[in-house]
Amino acid sequence: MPGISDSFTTAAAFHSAMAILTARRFQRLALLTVVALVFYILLDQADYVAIPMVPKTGQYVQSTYDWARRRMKYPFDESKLIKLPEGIPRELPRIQYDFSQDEASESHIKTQKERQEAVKQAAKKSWNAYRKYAWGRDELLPEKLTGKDTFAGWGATLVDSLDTLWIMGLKDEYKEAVQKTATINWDKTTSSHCSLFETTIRYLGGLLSAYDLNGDQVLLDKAVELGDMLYAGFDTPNHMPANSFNFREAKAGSLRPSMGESSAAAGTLSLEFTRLAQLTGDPKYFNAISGVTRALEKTQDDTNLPGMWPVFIDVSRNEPENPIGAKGSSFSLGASADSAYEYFSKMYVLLGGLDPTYKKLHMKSMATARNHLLFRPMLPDLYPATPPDVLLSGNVYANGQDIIDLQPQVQHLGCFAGGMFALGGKLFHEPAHVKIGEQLARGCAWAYDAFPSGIMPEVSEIIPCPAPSSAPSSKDEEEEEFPRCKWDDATYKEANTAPGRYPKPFRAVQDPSYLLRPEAIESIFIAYRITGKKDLLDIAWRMFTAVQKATETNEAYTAISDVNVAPGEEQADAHGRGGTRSRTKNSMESFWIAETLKYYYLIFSEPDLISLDDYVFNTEAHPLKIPKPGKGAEGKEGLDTEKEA
Ligand code: DMJ
Repeated sequence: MPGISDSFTTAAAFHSAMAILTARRFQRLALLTVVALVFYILLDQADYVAIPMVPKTGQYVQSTYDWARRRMKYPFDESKLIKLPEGIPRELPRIQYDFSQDEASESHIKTQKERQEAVKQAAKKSWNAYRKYAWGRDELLPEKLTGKDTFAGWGATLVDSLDTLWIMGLKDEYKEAVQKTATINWDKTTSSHCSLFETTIRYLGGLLSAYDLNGDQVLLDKAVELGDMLYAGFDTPNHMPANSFNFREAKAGSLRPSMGESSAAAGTLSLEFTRLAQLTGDPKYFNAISGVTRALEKTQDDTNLPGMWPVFIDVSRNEPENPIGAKGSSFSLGASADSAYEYFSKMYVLLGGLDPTYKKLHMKSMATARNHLLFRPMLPDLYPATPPDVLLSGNVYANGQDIIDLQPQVQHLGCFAGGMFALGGKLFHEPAHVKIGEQLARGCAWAYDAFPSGIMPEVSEIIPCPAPSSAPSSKDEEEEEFPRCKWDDATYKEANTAPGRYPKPFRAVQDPSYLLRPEAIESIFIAYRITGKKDLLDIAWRMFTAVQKATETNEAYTAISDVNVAPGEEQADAHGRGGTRSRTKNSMESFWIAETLKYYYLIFSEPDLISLDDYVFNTEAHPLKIPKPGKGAEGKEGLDTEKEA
């Protein structure tokens, strides 16, 4: 018989056995709960399929969430997938002027080199400040000298600058930037969502371009990771992109396209997704953006201003065959619309001329813009000898019936239109468009000259020449598609609430800031590469020196608040408050290095550096390699990846 102590021991043993069993049960229960929870989370994320990760070599650090393994909630119908056009890329018309026919004088070469070096120094200064004070952050605050995250915190300036560093020959800076880029974790963000559009043009475009320039595999690896994430933006009931990309919703497959989406956001994913499809050989990216193209094509003739789409469109409609609504009444080539138009001709180029849809979209929209949005400003009598031959692009209000009203608002953002017209004109044999492109490019440069700082404002309003009401009265008028008009003081005073406050013929400045934007120099650069006209180089230099003077800080460059004030002449503000008017906005967006300085650098370079016949620029100035005849339209094998810089 067991003694007390024994029975105590037995009881104790029994209790401890029970305790162990309970603990084990508890452990099992906990384990089961965890497993169930993981399953729940995975199911909630539209079937994330876990398969073993492929180890990569080198500097590459894989993101902690692999979007490629996420199963789509709204899969595309396999039988209706739109593939990259098949066939050998066509021989496209030559875009660049044949510079070999002009003999460049020594002094010309010297001036070009000096100017280019000045731009390079500006880029170096900006980059060094970013590296020192904001490394890995999205932007540098150039006055506060710290970092700021505006694009999910992955390092927008870092990735956006890669190709500029490479093109400028800043090899050490480039190498260091690639190393940092290789460690970006797309699943680690500083905000709950990102913009599909901005992430595509700045990050994806930046990675693909740098890869196209130098073939660094790690950049393509990162581009694929990111592309797979952004692809989830199309996992919506109607497969239209959801620009507001909420990471949690994207994982769960619950993103929804917007009822009031900017047409630029929907229409500006095509180049980057197409290049990704070409480089990876995976057609899914091309299929995704093709849905948007089809929808735009379907609605192009059926808007209030046929040929163009309203600035904001409804991409939320749940009719798969008719997914967008385009019945708004505001039309523009400026903010929120711009690059939707820019990408049509560029897509035609990137697809090696094999898809005529993009030519049609471009030609029709340009015809409408030409007829309704472009105008000649009424110039003051300042130019007795040769008044500048300039055009500007405004906005239109159209109600789809009897009203088509031009609003002569001039936006810095709209200044890219010169390059777009000129490029399309060359590509599609439309010399009139090349001329318009040059006139538009010169229009923005003229607007730069008009302001005391030598820079045009973000948004202003100007007095246009009246549209011709009668038949042309002279041969000159007949030849001039946009007739000139004489300065008319009465019209100016009537249209102006504060005559004299702004340079003539500007009647209002709604936003006097300059945000370090590229569009004006972008068009001057393209106009130069296409026409070869040397005076454009001096115009570019004048613009650059003005920008440098007005925006340079001790360690970098900053956006400024008022271009109507000449640098060094800041005074009491408009409300009579004493003191110095602040001229800094303490902001240096990533496009300053990515675009503005790149275009200034390239206009002063040898014209075959990033030739327009070899590369097509995305809207963030990232050059993508154009597939050539005999080299294959798809896949990197077919592409010439020799080093450029
Ligand atoms: C850039 O991000 C791109 O050029 C975009 O298309 C428009 N806005 C900025 C530059 O101003």
